[in-house]
Amino acid sequence: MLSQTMIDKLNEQINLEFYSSNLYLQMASWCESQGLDGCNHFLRRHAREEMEHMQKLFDYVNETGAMAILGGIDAPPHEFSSVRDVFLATYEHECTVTQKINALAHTAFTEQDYSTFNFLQWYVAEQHEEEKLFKSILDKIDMIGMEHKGLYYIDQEVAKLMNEM
Ligand code: OFO
Repeated sequence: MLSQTMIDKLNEQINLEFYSSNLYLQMASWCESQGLDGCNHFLRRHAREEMEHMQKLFDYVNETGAMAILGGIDAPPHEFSSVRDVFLATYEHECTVTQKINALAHTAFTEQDYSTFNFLQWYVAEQHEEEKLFKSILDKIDMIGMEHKGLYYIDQEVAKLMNEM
């Protein structure tokens, strides 16, 4: 049985995962408008992954006898100055999500709710992967550069990363 504090925090996280999904879908739309098809497909796929993150939490809350409650979701930004700007925002967003997951795990541990603490370990590991992935894209963008045919090569590199997801 979950405490009310835990239920509220898990519901907040459900909302954040929805936001992550919308953010990446919006970014995919921006990339598509710029002709960056590799980035578009990568971000669309990532948006679907975020929905899976949301669904896992949703199921956990309901399976433990509580009720998942959906709240309002803020509109994500839709204007970006460059593809680097997009991926810098994804990296920073993932760092924020990591902090939220860590805070959730801390609450579960402090409340001696070891079931939730154990459940959250999947998210702890996933956040490590997500930060690593987005940092590697930023590094690639910086290495390739956005001048001349840079955008073309960046788009190709990001498309390749889909095989690693
Ligand atoms: Fe991108 O990990 Fe969920 O939000």
